[in-house]
Amino acid sequence: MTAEHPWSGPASRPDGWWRSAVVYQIYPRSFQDSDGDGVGDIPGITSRLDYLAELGVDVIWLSPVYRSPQVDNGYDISDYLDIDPLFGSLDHLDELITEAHARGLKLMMDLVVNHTSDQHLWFIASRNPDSFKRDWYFWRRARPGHEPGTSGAEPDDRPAAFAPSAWTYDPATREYYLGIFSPGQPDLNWENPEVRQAIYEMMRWWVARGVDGFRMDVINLISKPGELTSGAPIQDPPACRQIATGPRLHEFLAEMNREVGLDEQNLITVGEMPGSTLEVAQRVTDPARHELNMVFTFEHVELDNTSASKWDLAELSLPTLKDNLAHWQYGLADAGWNSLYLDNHDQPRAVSRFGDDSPEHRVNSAKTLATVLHLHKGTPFVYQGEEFGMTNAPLTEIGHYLDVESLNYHALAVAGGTAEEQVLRSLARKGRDHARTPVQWDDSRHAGFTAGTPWMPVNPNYSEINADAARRDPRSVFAHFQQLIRLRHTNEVVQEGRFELLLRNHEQIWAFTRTLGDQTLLVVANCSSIPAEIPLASLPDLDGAELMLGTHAPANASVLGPWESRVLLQTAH
Ligand code: TEU
Repeated sequence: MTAEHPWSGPASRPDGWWRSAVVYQIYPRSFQDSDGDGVGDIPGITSRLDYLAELGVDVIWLSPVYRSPQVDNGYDISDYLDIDPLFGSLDHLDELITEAHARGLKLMMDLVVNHTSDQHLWFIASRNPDSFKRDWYFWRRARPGHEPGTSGAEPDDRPAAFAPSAWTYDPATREYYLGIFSPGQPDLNWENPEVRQAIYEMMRWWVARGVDGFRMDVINLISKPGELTSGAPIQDPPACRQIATGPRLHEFLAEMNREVGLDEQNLITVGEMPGSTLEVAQRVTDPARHELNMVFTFEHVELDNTSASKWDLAELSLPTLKDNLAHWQYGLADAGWNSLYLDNHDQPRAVSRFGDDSPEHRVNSAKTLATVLHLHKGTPFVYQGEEFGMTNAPLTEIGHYLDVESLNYHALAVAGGTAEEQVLRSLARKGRDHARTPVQWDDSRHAGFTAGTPWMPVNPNYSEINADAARRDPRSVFAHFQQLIRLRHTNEVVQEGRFELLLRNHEQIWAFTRTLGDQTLLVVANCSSIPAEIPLASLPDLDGAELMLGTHAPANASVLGPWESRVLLQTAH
């Protein structure tokens, strides 16, 4: 157990501390291997804490390291109270917490409680219809008039995210269980109060161990719509996404907050909420309601789809993207709080997706995207490798993909008659595998990630793009992230300033102000690979403003070079 130090426990978490914090996400499998098995691990993370301290971030979000069969790389947990041997041991985790706290870094655990693994003891007990744990999951009979186990007999037509059906047949009991993600990830029944108490108890155990908060996986799915909770045969099943935000979501979140003492202990809480709206986020993050600090919206990362399917590619225009972020800024301006992210372990690399990863523009586009994101109001999230501009990988054939989502999509789409080429094009644009190539630490073999054979090949551009090279270059993406993080820490206008979007319809320039008291911060960013004339007449007159940060040495006051951005601060006298 971590001892009480001034840098750990509630005393280290003053009210609202997370409002000026920057979070760094670690996907352990791909971060740093310490034992040569080709998979990143906890001692590897501990060995890189000085690097994170140098970057200047405040919080580590650790993607799951719990015991898991790894069907979905740890998002399928078989024991919440232990560490998977692949990643180390509880002792290693205690050491990570202590070493992180000693550097002023906090640790936020991933909490995956919408579902467990099918290997969790709770689910194994639930397989027995006489067990009181039967009701801890969703067991349902076959569709009326159908022979259990035959094609089309599933209780409804809902597909799983990573499998053809959300229902898995159990021949022993001739019933089906619900797994919205995959058969290896059965959904927990939050209607059952014992389930909820077991989860809260587990969360309290982690808090006592010294963690500073939780990132909650698909937390808006914990309350299921009535047709699933009633136990009656399901009529007219709704589309998959509508399973989000069931009627008891707010009640469950408030109960969790109370029972675990989330707000009482100023723990950081971030709810991942695919498919949820601003209105839901307003309720969840309103401090008066004591639910969560902030949510991850998916709206801005679904603007390059034509439909609910991420694989139906659409071109994304800058005004559409700016408008979406602005919608959330205005919507959460007075109560509530935003999270700010472009990258995570489920998304392709931001510089390849929203920027220009060609050798000519990679550095400036990575810097400019970061500038824009970090200077919105909210808590910014940095995903491993983003801080030095890691790009998508050259994944060109199905054999290059390892992710359960990618493989399922490929199998189903090809079987459904979609041309292989088109499937590969979608995967190359949106596959989660891009985020999961090992972190490129230096230009040595396997980029310094492992002494063995990496579980997923390192992006071949590592000799050019790596943390070591970036750290030594004062004009690197890394140096720019350091400056953005410092700006957030030292300027109240960055933390709390009121947001206003400017030049809303401009196709190239992303411009906005942040205002607090007598200070105005102006961000002007050219989000394109060609020069942009600044419509000065349409911007506030910031005479005498100080240039706080820029990607280029300013050459021409009224023109921005490709992917050039400027941050100006004016203090009224
Ligand atoms: O992701 C939630 C989620 O909705 C994903 O299915 C997401 O839509 C998809 O990855 C986008 O391509 C969370 C985790 O972040 C993800 O890694 C897990 O696979 C998923 O939950 C199940 O736990």
